[in-house]
Amino acid sequence: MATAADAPRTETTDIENTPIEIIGRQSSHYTRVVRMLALELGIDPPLAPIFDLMSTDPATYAGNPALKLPALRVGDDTAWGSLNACRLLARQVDGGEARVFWPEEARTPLLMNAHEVVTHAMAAQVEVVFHEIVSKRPPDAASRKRRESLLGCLAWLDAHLGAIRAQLPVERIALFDLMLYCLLEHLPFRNPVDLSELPALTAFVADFGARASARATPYRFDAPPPDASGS
Ligand SMILES: N[C@@H](CCC(=O)N[C@@H](CS)C(=O)NCC(=O)O)C(=O)O
Repeated sequence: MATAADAPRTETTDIENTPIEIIGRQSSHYTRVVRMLALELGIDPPLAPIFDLMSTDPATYAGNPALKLPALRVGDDTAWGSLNACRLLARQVDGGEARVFWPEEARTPLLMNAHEVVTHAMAAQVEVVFHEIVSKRPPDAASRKRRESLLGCLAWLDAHLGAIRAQLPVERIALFDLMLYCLLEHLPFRNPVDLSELPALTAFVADFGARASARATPYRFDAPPPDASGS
């Protein structure tokens, strides 16, 4: 019997009739990138929250064996990881993919490096928060290096932000901007870092934070539903 997965795919889904949901957390900077992109593209899919970040069951993460979030479900299709989720999401909107400036479209070394650095800094932030805040483990050589690497990325981004953004097409939604904004906003929420010496980043957050997509997606922890047993 043919399943939905066997059916020929069109590039753009019938958005009115296909359920779309983001699987992730309101407290996650990766999830926020996907949520903000959706809003920038004019859609507002529901968020199915993952409550237990320590779960080792891939089913908790929409089947992702890496045990990572977010994911995006569109009908019977599921994409794991924020970049895949963004791409699948953009394909649901007429002309959506072309409205986004994707990391692989960077042509100059500066822009390529900017994407590498912001991508790394987002991942380093996860590791720093896990080690220092969630697990409350004492510093070790690896964790010190990771924090230095995060701080070094922030300093580099601050020093080059003007030149980087001058190379981004103003008429498109740059994934770089969304990633940087979600990372910078995540710092005060989970891992306070003094940004006062980083004026370009500080100005960027203030400016980008005025967007409707930013104001609609503040970081907060998802409240688990009350226990059915009432205890
Ligand atoms: N490459 C993935 C990374 C996602 C990621 O690290 N997500 C964090 C939440 S913000 C996570 O799943 N943390 C749980 C863990 O690392 O165990 C993406 O782009 O979505």
